[in-house]
Amino acid sequence: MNDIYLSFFMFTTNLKPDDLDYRNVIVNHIRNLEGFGYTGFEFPIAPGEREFFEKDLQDYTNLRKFIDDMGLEHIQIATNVGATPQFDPSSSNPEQRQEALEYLKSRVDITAALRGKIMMGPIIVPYAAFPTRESDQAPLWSDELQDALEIRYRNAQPILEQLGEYAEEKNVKLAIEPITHWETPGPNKLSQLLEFLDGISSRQVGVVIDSAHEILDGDGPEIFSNQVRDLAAQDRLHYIQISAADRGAVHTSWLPWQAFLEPILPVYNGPIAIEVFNAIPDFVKSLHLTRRKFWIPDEDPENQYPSAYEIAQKAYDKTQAELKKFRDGY
Ligand code: XLS
Ligand code: ZN
Repeated sequence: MNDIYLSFFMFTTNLKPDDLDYRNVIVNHIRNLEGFGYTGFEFPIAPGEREFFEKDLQDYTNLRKFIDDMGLEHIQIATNVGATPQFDPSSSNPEQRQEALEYLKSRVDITAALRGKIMMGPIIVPYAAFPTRESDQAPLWSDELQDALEIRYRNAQPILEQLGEYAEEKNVKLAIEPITHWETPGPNKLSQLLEFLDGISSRQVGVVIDSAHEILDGDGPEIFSNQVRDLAAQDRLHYIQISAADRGAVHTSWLPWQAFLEPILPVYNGPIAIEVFNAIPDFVKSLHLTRRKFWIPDEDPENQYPSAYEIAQKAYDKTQAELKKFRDGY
């Protein structure tokens, strides 16, 4: 049976692990959501600054201890990490690539300190940073972009290889996420990520498939099943996310549950994380969220629209119902 996780993007992009008040908020959310059936959570890890990597690690270690001390040691955690323009493994500058490696290693350490076994996210090319031409800063699209990305992927491969070796020592799997072209320049498609991974030997370096990106930028159900089969054969299918194409409510969405889950479930028994981007200030502009915020209990005044908990509960129930349909043979 797959564990079902919830992403903390429902509440925040930053867990502020050194904020003692917010620790109580986190524990409160975990307790309430555990009541719906969730057995784990995905924590976004804010990028931070190089001089604070040690402090970050200490803070997250303390956060995990706090969660444990509150009687929640059985709760599983995965981390969500992104490459940034500052920490860019695909940079043409070798020093910057080294810095990116240090950054990503520090995030592996944080994942291990949280007793996480999966670190996932867009960790090849900086998330949401669309490259520009050096001469005149004109944005790169289409063929020009793909040619630039080819070079970036080659730059990043040795960094990810080293990161994979490091992550193996820490018992953390790296699940790289292909993300739709609406959000980030690449890799957008699972096929692009598979090509990238052909240049890496470490099996620690693998994939998260997020249904939202797969629906928007994927190659359709037939190719998808072959890709999933290949990934499983390579031991690289490390994580799954369920997310609606609009990144909102899962229980009322056009998610093609059967076409998505049918190839995955026979070869994957890891966690399935539900990812809802709530209309919190961090996301509204970047993700063009026109919809209302799902009000957060104990943070927002109650209103007549659905709360974050209601959306989370319905997403959980819907996902379990779809898993059951699969087990029952549809
Ligand atoms: C999106 C991703 C996530 C963020 C970037 O689907 O799961 O990684 O958007 O950190
Ligand atoms: Zn995702």
